Amino acid sequence: MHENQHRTIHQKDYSVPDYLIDTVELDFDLAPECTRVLSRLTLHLNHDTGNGQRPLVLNGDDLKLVSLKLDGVELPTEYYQVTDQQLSIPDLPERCTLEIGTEINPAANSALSGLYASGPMLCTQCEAEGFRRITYFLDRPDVMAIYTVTLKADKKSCPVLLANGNRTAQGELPEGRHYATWHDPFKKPSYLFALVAGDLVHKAGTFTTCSGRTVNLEIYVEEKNRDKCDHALLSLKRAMQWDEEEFGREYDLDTYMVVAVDDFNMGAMENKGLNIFNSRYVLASPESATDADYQAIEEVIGHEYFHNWTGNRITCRDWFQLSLKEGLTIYRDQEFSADMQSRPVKRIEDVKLLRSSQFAEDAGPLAHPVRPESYVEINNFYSMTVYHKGGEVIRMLRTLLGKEGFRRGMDLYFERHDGQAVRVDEFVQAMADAGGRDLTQFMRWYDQAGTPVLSISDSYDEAAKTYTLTVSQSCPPTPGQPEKLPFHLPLALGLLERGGREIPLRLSGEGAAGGTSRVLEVTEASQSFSFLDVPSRPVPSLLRNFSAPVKVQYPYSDEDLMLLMAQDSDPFQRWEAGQIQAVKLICGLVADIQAGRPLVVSEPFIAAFGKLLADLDQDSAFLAEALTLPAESYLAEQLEVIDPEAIHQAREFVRSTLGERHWDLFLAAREKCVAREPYHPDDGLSGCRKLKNLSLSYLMATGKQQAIELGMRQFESADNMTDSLGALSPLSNCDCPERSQALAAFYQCWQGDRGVIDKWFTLQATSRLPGTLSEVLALLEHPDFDLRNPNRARSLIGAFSQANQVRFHEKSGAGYSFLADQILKLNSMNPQIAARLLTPFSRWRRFDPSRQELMKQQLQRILAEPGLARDVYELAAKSL
Ligand code: 0A1
Ligand code: ZN
Repeated sequence: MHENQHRTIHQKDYSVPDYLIDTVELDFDLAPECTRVLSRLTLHLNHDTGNGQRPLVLNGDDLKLVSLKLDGVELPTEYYQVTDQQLSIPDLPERCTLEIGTEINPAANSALSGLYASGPMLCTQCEAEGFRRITYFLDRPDVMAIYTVTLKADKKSCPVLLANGNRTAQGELPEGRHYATWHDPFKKPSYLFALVAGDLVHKAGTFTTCSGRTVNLEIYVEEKNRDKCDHALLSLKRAMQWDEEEFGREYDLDTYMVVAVDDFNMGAMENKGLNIFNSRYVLASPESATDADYQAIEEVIGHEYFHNWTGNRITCRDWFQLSLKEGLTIYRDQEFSADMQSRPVKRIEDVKLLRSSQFAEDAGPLAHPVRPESYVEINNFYSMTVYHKGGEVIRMLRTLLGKEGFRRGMDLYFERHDGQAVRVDEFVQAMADAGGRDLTQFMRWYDQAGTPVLSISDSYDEAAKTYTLTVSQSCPPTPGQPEKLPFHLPLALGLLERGGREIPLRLSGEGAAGGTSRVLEVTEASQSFSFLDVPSRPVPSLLRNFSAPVKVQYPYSDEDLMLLMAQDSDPFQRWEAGQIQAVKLICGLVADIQAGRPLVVSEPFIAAFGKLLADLDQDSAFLAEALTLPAESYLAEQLEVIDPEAIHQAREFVRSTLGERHWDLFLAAREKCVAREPYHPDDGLSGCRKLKNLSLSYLMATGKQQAIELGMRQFESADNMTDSLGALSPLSNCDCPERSQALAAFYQCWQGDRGVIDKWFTLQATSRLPGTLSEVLALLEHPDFDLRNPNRARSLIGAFSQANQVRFHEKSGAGYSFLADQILKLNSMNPQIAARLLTPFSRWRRFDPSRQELMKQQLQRILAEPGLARDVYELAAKSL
């Protein structure tokens, strides 16, 4: 079976590399079907092993070895062995030079790992283990070397030749070819290597660093996208400025290049000095990109830029430490975005994502610690947990240490470890040393999986004016971890009097009260905190700003929640109080549907919602969040057994009721948001547009013709993609003739624009109308559908299976067999994408017995496939 074929790698088995590589010279003779790579390595035995002479074992994958020289002399075949995955040379001098010639076929590389073709251009993706698909190498992040790279290619089809670092030479070659040589002065691991060859134009800019150096910024795209790079360039400058101001980090090379490619497995890649991006995170114009797209570009540009210090200058010792760079960089990009827009709204968005996706991961068979202890395929661990829970762990450190302490910790980390490949432990130690704190217990966040639950109870002593909170923590079992030890976590809170005043907080044992919000440190399984001088029984505002990635259980009454919603000084808590009420309401309706009871939305809820909606002086972006009902995926998380139909029906019932009851208020909210100027992404009106389009969706939820006409008018007159989609999205959920009319017009208008056509596929895949699966099946045959293009595959298959709960989980199981079909097709084509599409199946235990059975059948069918890729095998096997 697969078990023997796919080896598990364990963290505890780490050993230092036997050899170290000092310099790498790479010569690429580039051609789509056959590229020849000549690699000259200078290497030496690693004396840190204390082992003396050892064989050199280089990684390789899908390579054809064409030549091998040791210190300039051809190595006879009996001196080495080549297998599928390795090149071993048993006898080597302590120091030597190896010259390895390999041949690869980028055009046939549909896995998009290593060197591959994206349209007419050639590019690379080497994280995590793609470099071994280019040449034999010690392909592990703790082997860091200096690279010099020469690219040779046809000048006509590939006028632009890029690699990491600085260009040191270029010139003509016979037969219409040319070359360029690049040198990167910084030591780096192989996963940060990159090259690009193609017919590209670039948008240029400069940034002057805090020490006065001028850095050239270059965004490379295809000619037709020349006018879509401004926002990426602007975002890059903002990110560079921000990292100097917030973290004192200056850019270190003379040039920073970003290249947009259409075929890319993930979002983007932080290769040193030469980021390669999924084009969806670079290209934008007002007509074709939404406010959310603009925001995502800023975020991803920031993320990759911030990696230059957190990831590149200091990298990971091994892949188990992935969150060292990813959690930290997610935290940094979240903070950057928060500073660029509304901080509370950004926090709400991040928490929504964490709770709907990461909590679900943590509660299922694929749960793993932020620092996993084993893996079969490392690509499967670029997960919500490693990235986003990892980011929350960093945020907790920031909360525990305070602004200054955290900054000192970051400075110390950079000072100690610049140029090294380290573990999470080194990072946390720097924080502990800078903050003068013991973070031993805190490390459990890295090694224990699962979402902790805080059960909080309280008591009030009227006579003594003392209020006591008792906090108990527990964490459910996860695979391989039946028992958990208590976590060390910051619990930020405040106490509100019934009238809304926030009470100055004084803990028992303290002299004077210090502020109305504070951070308690929870370390025990159960712990009590007593507050003195509390004039009356308060309402606790718990886990302010979501200070830890946990679930809180506290028996709030409706009145408590109304108070927090109206009065809490923390905007996050005001939003949260509204969400808790909405969850209660909708889950109650789900039970009513299941029991066949009539549905009613409670009057106080309708009134509270109306009150919020009427208060148009508030920040519109925040208001839009407050007026958005919890997503179906989040509601599903709250139920014992997920009932997709009932959840959908209950939520839609609330939406249409609110639309009817607050018809005029929604119209007024739209009026207020009518634009007076042509659209600009930075016009400060994105919140307004969000509110306007949310209002439209409530109005359209009523199904009234008047609302549909409003939607059509907006669709037809929109001067920007935000408003166009703001109308088309509810229209695509509407069983009306206008629907197909609008979808067809949209396609006509945007045919040829990949990014927008992806949106067109997604709109149809996420429609809640009953015929959606048949439409999706028909769209598989559409001339614009291409399973090989990851964005396109995600836009249809990913969107349907992950963002359309009610249609994907159709009782018949037809959605399941559709998904399994696609996964099996992708298995040999692009295992990474195939594996990512498995996510919905991993949640099978959360459904009713009949759906469980149907999903399990598909998992078994996938597992029975001969030649299953490691990526797919690991997730399917663990899911069952
Ligand atoms: N390090 C990148 C993400 C990334 C990871 C793997 C990839 O290919 C398998 C590509 C990109 C980031 O965090 O942005
Ligand atoms: Zn990253």
